[in-house]
Amino acid sequence: MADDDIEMTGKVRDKLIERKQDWARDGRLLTGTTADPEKDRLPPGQRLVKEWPVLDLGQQPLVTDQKFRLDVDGAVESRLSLRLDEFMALPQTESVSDMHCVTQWSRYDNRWKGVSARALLEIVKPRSEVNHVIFTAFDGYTTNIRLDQFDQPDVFLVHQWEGEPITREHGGPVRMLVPRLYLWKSAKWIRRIHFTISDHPGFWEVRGYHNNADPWLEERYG
Ligand SMILES: Nc1nc2c(c(=O)[nH]1)N[C@H]1C(S)=C(S)[C@@H](COP(=O)(O)O)O[C@H]1N2
Ligand SMILES: [Mo]
Repeated sequence: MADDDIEMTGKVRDKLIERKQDWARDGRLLTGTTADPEKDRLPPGQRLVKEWPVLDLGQQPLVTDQKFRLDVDGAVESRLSLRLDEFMALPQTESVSDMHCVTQWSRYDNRWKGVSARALLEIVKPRSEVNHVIFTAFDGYTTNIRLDQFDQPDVFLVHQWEGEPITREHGGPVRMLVPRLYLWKSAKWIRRIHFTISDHPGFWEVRGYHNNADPWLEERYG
């Protein structure tokens, strides 16, 4: 599933994946309410945490600076294939945002540094027919969002959290951050960003999780 050349630690946790699929089937944690993100900072059914939990499929890739590569491709005017130093040379911005995970935790006021989605869009210039953005990670994980969800001021490719490099367990050296969607849309260990006219539901989307994933609409499953 993943890049042959990348060392992995841990094993894919099949039992955990099955359990999360069961949650989707059973509609676990659903409150049946919605909220207005302008008024309610905390989405329905969420609980605040202080520590930042680690969640993934159980197998973490060791993406060294040497092995890092980011491809941006698909229906764009200019494709990119960047080494880490080339990525770091792109315009960098800081941003503070909240995180909301479908397993019910939310964490406020995370300070990030990285390349904004909008800066990337300016460089690659998707063609007018592009509707979807597909993320592929070094562990083989995939997830999908719409172009209008990607084209937001708070969407970033981040490499720092609270002034420190993002740790390997949280998806370093570079991960996606799409703070106004459930966190499974924010691919860790980002390897490829693909702009496309057709949607490609990713790892959790084909296992019962919602394609759109808006926490205020409680789009956990679907
Ligand atoms: N590459 C990759 N990205 C991933 C995942 C994964 O398994 N692999 N899990 C997703 C899920 S389900 C969540 S909740 C968040 C968790 O990010 P964190 O471990 O930094 O909290 O990462 C998302 N991105
Ligand atoms: Mo998750």
